[in-house]
Amino acid sequence: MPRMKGADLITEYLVNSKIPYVFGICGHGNVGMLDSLYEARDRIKMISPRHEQVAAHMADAYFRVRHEAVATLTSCGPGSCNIVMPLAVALSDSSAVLAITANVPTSQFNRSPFQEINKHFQADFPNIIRPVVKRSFQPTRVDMLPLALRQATTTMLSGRPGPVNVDVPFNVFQEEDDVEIPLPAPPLNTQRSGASPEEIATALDMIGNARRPVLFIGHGVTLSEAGPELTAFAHRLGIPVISSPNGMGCLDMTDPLSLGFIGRNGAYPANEAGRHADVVIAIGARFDDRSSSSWMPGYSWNFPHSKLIHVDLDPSELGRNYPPDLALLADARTFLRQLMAGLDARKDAITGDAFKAWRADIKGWQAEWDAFAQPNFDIHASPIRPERIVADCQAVMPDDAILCCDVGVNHNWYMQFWKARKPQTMLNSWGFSGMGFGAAGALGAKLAAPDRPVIAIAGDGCFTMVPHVLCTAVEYNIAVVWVIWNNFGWVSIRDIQLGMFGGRELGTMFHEGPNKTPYNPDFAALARACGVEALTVTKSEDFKGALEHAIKQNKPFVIDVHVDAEIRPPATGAWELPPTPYKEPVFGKRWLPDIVPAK
Ligand SMILES: Cc1ncc(C[n+]2csc(CCOP(=O)(O)OP(=O)(O)O)c2C)c(N)n1
Ligand SMILES: [Mg+2]
Repeated sequence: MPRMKGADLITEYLVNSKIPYVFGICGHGNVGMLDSLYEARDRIKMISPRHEQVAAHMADAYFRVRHEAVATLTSCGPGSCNIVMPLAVALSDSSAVLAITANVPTSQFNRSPFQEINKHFQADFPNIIRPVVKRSFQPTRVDMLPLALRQATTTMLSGRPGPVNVDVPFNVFQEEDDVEIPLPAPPLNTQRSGASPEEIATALDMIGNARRPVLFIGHGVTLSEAGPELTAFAHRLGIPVISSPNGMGCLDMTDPLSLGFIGRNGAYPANEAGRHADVVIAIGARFDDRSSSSWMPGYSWNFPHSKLIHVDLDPSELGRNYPPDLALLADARTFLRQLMAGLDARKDAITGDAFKAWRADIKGWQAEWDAFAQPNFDIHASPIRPERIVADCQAVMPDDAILCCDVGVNHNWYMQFWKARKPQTMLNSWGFSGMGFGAAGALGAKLAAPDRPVIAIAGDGCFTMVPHVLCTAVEYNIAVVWVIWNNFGWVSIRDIQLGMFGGRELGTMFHEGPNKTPYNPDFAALARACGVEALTVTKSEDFKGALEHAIKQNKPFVIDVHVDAEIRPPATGAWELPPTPYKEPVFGKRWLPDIVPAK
C-alpha cells in the first residue's frame, strides 16, 4: 500500500474520480489540502471565489448542467458555516456537491481552539451541516479517509443525488499512513430501479381508461435524463405535459403538448389541465406548495377526484402531499421505457384517440392564454415591461444556452413564460430559493459548459448579495452575462407585503434621502470597477441588442436593466400563507368538480 499524506489521498481520489475542479476558499484549516492541490495543479484546478456561498452555488450549478459532481473546499469554522445555505439549496433540489470542510486538529478537540464549534460536542461542524447534506463523514485518522471518501461520493450520486460532507481535521490532511486509494463512485444513474410488471399493467389500465390524462414532471425526469423517453411517450399517446421549473426542457417547451409550469405563477393551460385531469401521471415531481397552489383544491389539482399515479425513486416523496392511487418506486427513465414496452405488448391497443376531446379543450385554454398574455410581449416601455425581457432573451439566446435564474419576482416571470428547449438549460433554486444561486451558480454553469452562452438572471437584490462574482469572473476569465433585473427593491416580497397589509411598505424597497428616492448602485460602473464590461438599459428597444452584443463578446458582461416594478405576473393558480386568506384575483377560475368521490 502506498504511504501518503491524507491530503494527497484526497487529491488523488478527486483526480481519479475525474473531478476537474475544486471551488473553495482558503483558511488555516485547509492549507495542507491547498498544498496538495498545488502539487496536482495540472490535473485538477482550484478556483477561489470571494465567498464560500458562491463556491457551493457554483458546484451545485456545475452538477445541474453536466450531472457530474465537483468538490468544494472550505476551512474550519466560519468559512464552512458559509456553505450551509447553498448546500440547503442543493439538497432541496437534489443536486450533488462534495463539500470538503476542514476542522481543528484532533489533538485540540474540546480545548476550544481557534474556530472550533464545541459547545455540545467536539469539533461539531458535522452537526451544523447535517440537516443540509445527505450525510456528513468525519474521518479522524488518515486510514479512515478511503472508506469515508468512497461512501461519501457513492451516497452523493446514488438514488436521489444530493450534497455530502467530508469534514477533515487539520492533522488528517497532514499525517501519512499506508493507504489504498479507493475506486471512484459509480456515476449518476448507474442503478436504475423499475416498477414491477403488475404495476406497469395497472398504470396502463389507468391510462387506458382515462379521458383527460396529464403528465406532471419534475427534476427527477431531468436527473434521470429521460427527456427522449418522456417526449416519445407523450407523443405516442398525445398526453400533455406540465413541468416543474427543474423539469423544464425535458420536453421541448415549444411542443404543443408542453403546457408549462403550474401553480400561482404557472401558465393558465397548465392549471386548467391540472384541475380538470382525470388521471395525473406524476414523475419525479413532488407537488410542493408552489406547484400545487398550496394544496388548495381546484386551483391546480383536484385530488382525490383525479386519480394519481406517482412515480419517484425517493419513497418519502410518494404520498407526502397527495395519497397516490398507484405509487411506484422507480427511476423515471426506466418507468417510461417500461410504459412504452407495455404499450407495445398490450393486445387492447391503447391509443391517443380517446384523448382527442381533451386536447381540443387544452388548445382552447392555450388560445385564451395567448390572447391574454401575448400582446404585452410586444409593448415597448421605459422602465421596461417584464415580459419584454423574457421575450428578448428567448429571441436572442440559442437553444442550448443556459439560463441560470436567481430568486424573486424576476424568476416568477421566467417560470411563467420561459420556453426551455433542452433539458439542463434552465437552472432554478426551486425548493429552497436561496438568493445568490443565479448570479453565483452561473460561474459554475459556464465552467460546466464553456462553449455555450450562460446568462444569469438576477434581481438587483440577489445580485447585491454576491456582487463579488464579478471579481471571480475576471480572475478566471469566466464569460458569464449577468442580466440584472433592476426594479429597485426586494419587489417579490414588497408585493406580498402590500397585498397582505393594506399597502404599507417597510424594508422591501431600496431608497435614499428624505424623499425616499429609489436607490441602487450604478451597476454598470460597479462592474467596470471590477474590470467587467457593462451596459445600462432603460428602454425596451435597447435590451435585445445589448444582450446580443454581450453574448458575442464571450467575456464577463453585465447588463443593468431597469424594469417596471409595478407590473405583476398574472396569477393563474394560488399561493397561500395560512392563516392569511387567499384573495388575489386569478386569471381563469378555481374549478371544483361537483362530486368528489370517496376513496
Ligand atoms: C438568502 C435569502 N434571503 C432572503 C430571501 C427572501 N427573499 C425572497 S425573494 C427576495 C427579494 C428578491 O429581490 P430581488 O433579487 O431584487 O428580486 P425581485 O423580487 O425584485 O425581482 C427575498 C428577500 C431568500 N429567498 N433568500
Ligand atoms: Mg428587485
